Amino acid sequence: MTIWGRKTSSNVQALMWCVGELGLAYERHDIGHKYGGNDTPEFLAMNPNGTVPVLRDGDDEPLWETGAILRYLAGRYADDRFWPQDPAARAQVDKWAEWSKINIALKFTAPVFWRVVRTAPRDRNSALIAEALAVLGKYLDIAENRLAVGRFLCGDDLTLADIQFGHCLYRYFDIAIERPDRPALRRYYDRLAARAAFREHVMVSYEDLRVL
Ligand SMILES: N[C@@H](CCC(=O)N[C@@H](CS)C(=O)NCC(=O)O)C(=O)O
Repeated sequence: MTIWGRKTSSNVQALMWCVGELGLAYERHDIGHKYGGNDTPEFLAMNPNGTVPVLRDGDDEPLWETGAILRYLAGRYADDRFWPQDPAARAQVDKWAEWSKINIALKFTAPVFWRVVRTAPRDRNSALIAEALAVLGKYLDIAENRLAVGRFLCGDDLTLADIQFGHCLYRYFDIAIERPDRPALRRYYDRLAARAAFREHVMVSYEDLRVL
């Protein structure tokens, strides 16, 4: 399979972590941000949004939207623990995956990460960052309660929900922000950081993105 997207993109990181966990062979091209290449007619023909990641599996039509790509990979290549076959069991995993995309990824990346790392120090608005962290914190508290009773978001096994949730945590724990004590979340993050695929694809330097 071929993947287009720079490894500093959080969405590419989610996808690559999944690919790594599933042990799939791939070829990845650096596209987006400093590499450009996402505004060419060829790229826009694959993804009219001009965003990464894009995945093409064999001769299939290219896929975009990270959530859709993850579900495709899980449906085609994962075992029942990662992405249950039974629709009711799968919906429970999907519920947490969707929740993570909407309430963690979207409420962390632009509102917090961009304002801390992708904004020059002189332009940084600490009130807005604090406000965004308070919104995010409400959802991290839900995750904290959940993770206090299970090793992963949906029980004892890593599932697709953990990919959508956990890929934000390297940056969350690494950037210069106030972090309330959430011991179960921290233990969960340490558990993820012990996984080779997470270290390779998610714990990636974001210095390229920093605005000075
Ligand atoms: N909803 C899309 C969002 C894709 C997106 O916004 N990707 C960002 C990187 S995380 C992008 O392409 N940015 C432009 C660039 O890298 O040049 C998804 O989940 O895949």
